[in-house]
Amino acid sequence: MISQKMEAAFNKQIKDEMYSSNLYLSMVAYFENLGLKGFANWMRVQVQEETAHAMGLFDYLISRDGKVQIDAIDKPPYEWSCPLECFEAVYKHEQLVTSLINGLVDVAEQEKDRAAISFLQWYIKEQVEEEANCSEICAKLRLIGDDRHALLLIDQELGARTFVAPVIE
Ligand code: OFO
Repeated sequence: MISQKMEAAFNKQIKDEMYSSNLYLSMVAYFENLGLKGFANWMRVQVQEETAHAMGLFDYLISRDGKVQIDAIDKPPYEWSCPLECFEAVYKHEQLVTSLINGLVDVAEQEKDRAAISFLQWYIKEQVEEEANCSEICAKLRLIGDDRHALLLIDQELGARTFVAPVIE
């Protein structure tokens, strides 16, 4: 069993993870339109990761005999002025997600739900990696400035990213 408050908090996070997935899908389209296939590939992997994050919460809620309720998600933005602005938006968004995960842990602590606190440790660690990944790409994009050749090298690098289904437990 899971408390109603915890159930509502998990459902909200499922919705927020699906928003993340849609936001990154919007960024896939942005980079595809620019012809930056490697950047688009990186975002495609991100879409898969966010969906996996949502499904991890979904399956956990079910395993606790909770009721999953799928909510409507807001329309994400679809235009950015340049790749750096887009990645800065990713970084900012991941910082927001970190605060949402921390808030979810706060609810678990208030509810004295030790199982949920333990389960959410994976998400806390994941956010450290998520923030580090996009912060590193932002730094590279700042470094290269208007160098188009260097941009294509980064595109090649990001094109090598592959999705590895996370084991969330
Ligand atoms: Fe990007 O980590 Fe989930 O939302």
